[in-house]
This record gives sequence, C-alpha cells and structure tokens, in this order.
Amino acid sequence: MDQANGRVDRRALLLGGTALLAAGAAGGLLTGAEAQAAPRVRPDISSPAGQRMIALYALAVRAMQDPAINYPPQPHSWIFQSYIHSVPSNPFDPANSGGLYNGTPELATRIDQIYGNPAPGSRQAAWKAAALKCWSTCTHGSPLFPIWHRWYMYYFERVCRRMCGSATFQLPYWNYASNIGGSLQLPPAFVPQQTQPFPAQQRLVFDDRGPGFANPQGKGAQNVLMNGGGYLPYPLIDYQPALAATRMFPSDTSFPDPWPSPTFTRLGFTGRLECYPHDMVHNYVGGWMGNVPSAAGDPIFFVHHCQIDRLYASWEAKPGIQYNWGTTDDDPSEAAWKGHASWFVDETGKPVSVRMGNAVDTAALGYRYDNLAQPVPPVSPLLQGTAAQPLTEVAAQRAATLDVRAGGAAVTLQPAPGLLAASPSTTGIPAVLTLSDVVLLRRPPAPLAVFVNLPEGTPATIDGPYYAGTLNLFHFDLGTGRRMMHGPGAAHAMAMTPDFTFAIGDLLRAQQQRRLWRGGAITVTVATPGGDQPGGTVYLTIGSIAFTP
Ligand SMILES: [Cu+2]
Repeated sequence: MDQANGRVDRRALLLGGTALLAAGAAGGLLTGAEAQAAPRVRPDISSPAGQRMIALYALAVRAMQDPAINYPPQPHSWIFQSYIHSVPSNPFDPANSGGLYNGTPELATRIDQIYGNPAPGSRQAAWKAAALKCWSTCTHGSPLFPIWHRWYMYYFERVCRRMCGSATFQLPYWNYASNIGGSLQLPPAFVPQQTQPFPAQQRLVFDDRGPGFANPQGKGAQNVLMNGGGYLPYPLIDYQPALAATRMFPSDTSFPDPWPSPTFTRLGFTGRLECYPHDMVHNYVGGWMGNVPSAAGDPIFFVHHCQIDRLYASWEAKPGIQYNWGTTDDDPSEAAWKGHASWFVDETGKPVSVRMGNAVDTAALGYRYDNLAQPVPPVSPLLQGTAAQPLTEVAAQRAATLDVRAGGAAVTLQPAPGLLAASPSTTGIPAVLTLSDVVLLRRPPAPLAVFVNLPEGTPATIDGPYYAGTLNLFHFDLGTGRRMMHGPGAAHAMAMTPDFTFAIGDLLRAQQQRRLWRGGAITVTVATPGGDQPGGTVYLTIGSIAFTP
C-alpha cells in the first residue's frame, strides 16, 4: 500500500513538474496533456507527409489572406503575421522599401494610421495593442537570430492550425541543399507555371519574386528565372560550413564575407547559418523574399525558415557543440540571451510574451523533425579552405567611387607608380579585395556578384574562373541604404559603414596558371549573373575599391 501510494505521489509530482515546465515554455498555453503527448513531426516538403502539409498550408494561407480579416489586420491575418517579422515603410512597393522598427515613433504612427483610435475595450483596440507589441521584432545580424525565428515559426504554425481547420498541421521544411537536385528549385506548390500542374487550389504562387538566379551546376541555361524552374546556386546555400561550427557565438557584424575568409570563420554557428544558407536563399529567391521588410509576405518564407530551424536543431544534436557565453552584444551572457523576451500572438489572437531560453530544445515546444541534417566536411569547391600554396604578390591598388548600374559596371585598379605589378611570393597572406562604403539605392533583379579580370563580352557566371563572390545585400535597409540591424547592437550597427571583403589570392593564382591574367592591373566587375538588362538605374554606389596583397 505504502509503496503504491509512493508511486502515485511521485507520478503526480512528475506530471505537475512537467506541466510547470510547459507553462514556462509557452507562456502558460501548453497544457500538461499536450506536453505529455508524443512530439509532433515536421516533415520534408517533398515527402508524402510534406505534400499533405503543403495542401493544408495552402488552405491556411488562403484563409489568412481573406481581405475581411486584413483591413485592418486581425492577429490571425496574413498581414499581421508577416508584420511580426517586419513592417515595410512603403507598403506599395515593399520589395524596394526600408523598414519601420518596433519601439520607434515611425512604427507607432503607422499603427495609428492602420487602426485609427478604436474605442477602449473593443476588439480593434486589442488588435492595435497586439500590433504595438509584436510588429517588426525580428532579429537579424544578431545572436538571437535562430531562437527568435524558432518562436516565430512555432506561433505561426499554431495560427495555421486554426486557419486550415486541422489540428494535425505541421510546417513542412524546404530541404534545399539536400542531395536531391530538385531541392534547389522552388517546391512545386510555389511555382507559377508548371508542366505537371499542381492542383490550382493548392498553389502558393507568388508573382512578385522577380528574376534572380544563376545556375552553377551547368544544368540548363545560365540565366533562368527562379520562378521559371531555376536552381539556387548550391555553393552559396551549402549549410555544411555552418554545421561545422562548434560554438554558437560570436556572430560579429561582418556578414557578407564568403567562406573561408577569416571573418566568416570567426562567426559562430548562428552567424554562419544566417549568411549561408539563410541570406542567400532570400537573395536568390528574390522579390519580396530579398528584402527584410517584405520577406515574410511571401508564403515560401515559412518553409524556408522551417529548414533554418531544422538546421539549428541539427546543430544542437551534434556532439561537442557549445553555447560559449560572453559579456557583449555579439557574445551575450546566458542570462541576457535566454532571458530576452519577445511578443507573439497565439491562435486565439492573444499576445504572448516568451523568453528565448525556453525554446532551446524543440521538445519543450512539442515538436521534432522527421530527420536531421548530418554534418559532413564542406565539399563545395567555392567554399573549400585555402590550401597553403605560394601566393602571387601584387601591388596594392585602389579605385574611387563606382556606381553599379543595371547591366553591371567595371573599374580597373592600377598599381601605384614604381611598385612591382606582380611577383612570386611564398607568404601565406591572402590577397584581399575590399569594397568600402557600399550604399544600396535599389534592389537589383538578381543578386550582384563580383568578378575579377572578367574580359569584356564574357558572360558573368558564378561557375567561371572570374567569380570572386556574391554581395549579400539582404541586411541592407533601403531607407538608409546601409546595413540594417535591430535587436541587441542595433545602434552600433546602424552607424557603421559596410565593407565587403573577398579573399582572391587563389583566384588570381588560378588565372595566372591558365594564362587568363598576367599580373599588373586588376579589373573588378560588379554585375548580376543574368536576369538584367543594361539601363540607367543605379543599384548601389561603392565608395572605394581596394586590393591589398
Ligand atoms: Cu529569413
């Protein structure tokens, strides 16, 4: 008897303890029963389960986009949910708009314009109050990037369950850069025209993606619209460099540098994941997805971020990983990072404040993935580490302002008089090309890439011998033309002048070996690999271009 009673007591204690944990995890919304249930499983979008989920997702998106709940936006509407991520300052051209940020007078004014002055206690007053709390709270260029977006997906998924009418809904993930070639294309439900038609009522077509793609795999034509069946460039969305990180932080503020540059290597898991593949998927899908203030307005955003969350879960499952807590904005303390609070809305429309630290384990949120990405050493030729080889030594060179227009722009860097143009060297210092003081004026129709010594008339392709790297402009705010960051470190980040650096020592050596370059002057071309026509539009200005041997 006593023994039996003891068992009952322990069980009651366990259940109570679990319920308490669950309440902490989800602002009191998960019941003990939910937390006890087997975890829900988020499927690969291309699996049979994923296909069932995408059909439910189409129902949810359609219901959320019903104008009746969007003007003004109710918490379960599409506009409200996408505005939790970011609010465009120009809603009439969101893909070319700067952003309005949470806690600023500008966003408060916009919310006043949208909701007016509703009677206290009315439903509209509650929506307005929720908007003030939740809108434009996303974290980019921040150590909170993976954990904030995990919460965002979690509550979005709950809203989707209500809106599609199925409690079984789980977000599917777009498993790009898996070993299946088709995964690099838009999933069928997101393609406007298809040879094998997806059922019309299940399509999640978004016409404003615009062109934006180059094909590095040599399959098909070089210049293809992403909407027209093009591929994401695998080397730029390979997630293995991110999974290879053992530490979470630091995520410093020098985001665009490609692997294996020292700046990129210094980044912890969070910064690497954000650059490759996260930003590059945004850049290459293009249109609304290519601009932070409009990105979450495209339904593909959520299956992209489901993959980002899966990669975070995959990294967490790796043996030996470490949250290397620090004391700064980039290397936060455990208390600051875990204690950071953010507002979302649940499926009933009620605002919920959550603490980031309660989502470190997806089990606490009641879900897992059908499978995790397995870390293997990075293999992409463009992203491989630099071998210790003799480097070509070239004199330092510099050029002044370059305006990058539609159709591309080029500048020639001349060695300073009296300096050797090129000579053999055995130093291990990588030759670095730096583009300084970059200001974005308008988003190009496809990502801009940097080419070195590209002969005039030669197509700008990222699989050719002239490609130095792609400009990651996802973090730029068109309101200021400069890099945008909010969340911790925002003030510092807004003031800084963005630099892009590319290690081009290997590239120059390979060009010399193939007699594509014989030393001396270096030509730098900035252009979109396809998807663009010459014209007067200036996309960005580069204050100076320097080559440092
Ligand atoms: Cu994103």
